[in-house]
Amino acid sequence: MAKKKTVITCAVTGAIHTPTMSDALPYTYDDIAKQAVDAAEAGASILHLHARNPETGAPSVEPEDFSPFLPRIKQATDAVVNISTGGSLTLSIQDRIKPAATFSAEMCSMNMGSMNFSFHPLAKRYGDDDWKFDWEKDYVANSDGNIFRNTFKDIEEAATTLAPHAIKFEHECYDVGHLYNLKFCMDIGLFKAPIFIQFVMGILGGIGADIDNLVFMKKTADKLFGDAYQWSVLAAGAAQIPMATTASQMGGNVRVGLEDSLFISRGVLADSNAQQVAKIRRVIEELGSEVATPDEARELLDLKGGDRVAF
Ligand code: KMH
Ligand code: ZN
Repeated sequence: MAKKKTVITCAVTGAIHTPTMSDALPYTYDDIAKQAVDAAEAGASILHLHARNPETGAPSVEPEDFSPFLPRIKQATDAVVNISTGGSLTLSIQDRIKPAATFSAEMCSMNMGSMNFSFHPLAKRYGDDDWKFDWEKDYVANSDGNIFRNTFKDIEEAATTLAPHAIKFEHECYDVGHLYNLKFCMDIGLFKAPIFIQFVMGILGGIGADIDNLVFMKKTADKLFGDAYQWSVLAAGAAQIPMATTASQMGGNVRVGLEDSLFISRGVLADSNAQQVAKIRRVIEELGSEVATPDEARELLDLKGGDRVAF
């Protein structure tokens, strides 16, 4: 049997990091489009996308902040577009699902539980005068008060609103309990196999990024979902490439990108999303595996196809 290929997702900008933290973090329409296309050319078959306000760099869930870059990415690449429903972490689920519903993407994220979700320790790295934009300091420093709300009611509302669009979900599971939430939602018919689980490791508020925890998450998912699921790992910060390497060696898929880590190696900022994609691709190939093309990712995850999106 042919060896399973590894799907690389690139999460291009996200809603955690802010422009002060890295000049490479894209927030204009042009830069998001360019970095997404470059990441696809480097080997990412899925692009996980958030939007930002192009003037201030603040996270945005306004569909008008997605429409300038989505068609450009579609025209320039064959990569699968995955639109975030995590959006800006403190907004309502109704606001957060608007972009996915508006553009009827092939994939979107689905966060599988409510949790503390904090990155406030990052604020201590910068002095009061270092911040590029007014909103950044409070956004980062006050994240110790964040509740990332994804109740069962929210998940059901998102799933039923998006069901007519035949969107495949990237089920973001930040802890073992989220796998049980997902199992419950499958049992009541909200999601159908094959599902795609993103094990999210190393967020302050979720499970830590280490190999024991990954093995436990994987064993628990095996127990709950048998062979009816595909999986991938994203690890925040310095754990990004090490945990992606481990996941790929365990037969899983990987996610990299500046949403999850700004670094290319310990203490060295990445120049771009494509640089992280190229690095994990090199590791995967040097260890004897192959990376999946967008069409191979579509087949593996049973996606509706790039011709059935609304952008
Ligand atoms: N930034 C990741 C840890 C989403 O977009 O729905 C979580 C994320 C959430 O990707
Ligand atoms: Zn995201």
